[in-house]
Amino acid sequence: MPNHAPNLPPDKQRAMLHQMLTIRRFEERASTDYLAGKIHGVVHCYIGEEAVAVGVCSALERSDRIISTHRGHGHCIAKGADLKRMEAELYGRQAGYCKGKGGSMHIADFDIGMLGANGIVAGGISIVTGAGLAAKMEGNRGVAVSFFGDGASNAGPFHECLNIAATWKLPMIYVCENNLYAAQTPAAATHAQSDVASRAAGYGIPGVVVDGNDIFAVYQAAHAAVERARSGAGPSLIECKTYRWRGHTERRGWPDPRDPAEIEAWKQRDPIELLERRLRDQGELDDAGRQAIEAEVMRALDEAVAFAEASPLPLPEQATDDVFAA
Ligand SMILES: Cc1ncc(C[n+]2csc(CCOP(=O)(O)OP(=O)(O)O)c2C)c(N)n1
Ligand SMILES: [Mg+2]
Repeated sequence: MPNHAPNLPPDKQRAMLHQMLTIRRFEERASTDYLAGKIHGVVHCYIGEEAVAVGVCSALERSDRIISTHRGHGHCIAKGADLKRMEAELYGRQAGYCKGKGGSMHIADFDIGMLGANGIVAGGISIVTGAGLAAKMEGNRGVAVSFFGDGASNAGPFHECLNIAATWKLPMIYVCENNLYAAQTPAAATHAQSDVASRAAGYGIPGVVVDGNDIFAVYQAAHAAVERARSGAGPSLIECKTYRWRGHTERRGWPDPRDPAEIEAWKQRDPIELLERRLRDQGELDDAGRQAIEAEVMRALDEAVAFAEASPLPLPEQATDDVFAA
């Protein structure tokens, strides 16, 4: 358990719990619907990592910009995306964020500063570093956040972007979600050092490792990085050690070579339960309060699914509308 209490009002802490639970229930439903054949394409679940997206986004303003990965539902929800349009996109319906043509890996909402999920591993790092440059040129004190995995941290854009962001003192926060695997490959097989954060030294910027299942630890690191970015001092790298509970994707038959005992050990450190226990210990949550949050999350989710199901599929004659490259 974290031993540091952030200076956050109880309402905000309960809102964090609400968002984390929304991510979890949204994806449990998405997984079920995917396996039932109601959702097509690919779905990558974020379950187990919810404290990272919510902890970081809780330290941001609506106008700040983020970019996501192929595992993007958590970042969308944490930045305030509309569940109905998200669900409709997963269902491939006209009312979805991409009019049903993008699916799980392409949800973006510029109005809330969510620049998009991205199927290209590490591709988002370059795009959002451009958003950091834009914020600096506009002089609007905006901050840009790149979420990416341990696998992406071995790709060229990670190094190129950290270098230029550090050199130009861009208002960037690079958040490595180190869930210990890139698809089936253990991080230990591809990383010469266990801490991605230590690479920050090579670019002369702060790099910290935090417990990615402890939302307060994530929030505090993000808050410090946001202050540094807004002050003009430049980028930071935050490495969140975390774990995904499910396989790499929901695709039936996809191999998962991980040791079941390892998965179980991480489930014992459920980020949602950790926050819930903390709120209960502070006297800020009781059974009735917890049930009310659960009921509200499920109501919103049921509404989103009903909205998606009621929306029509794109028409054949719309197949090439809004498509810029194929
Ligand atoms: C450029 C590129 N190379 C390979 C892939 C195939 N691929 C999809 S997800 C993935 C692993 C990514 O691992 P990580 O960055 O740790 O993210 P995680 O899935 O663990 O969240 C790979 C190799 C891809 N989508 N894009
Ligand atoms: Mg990973």
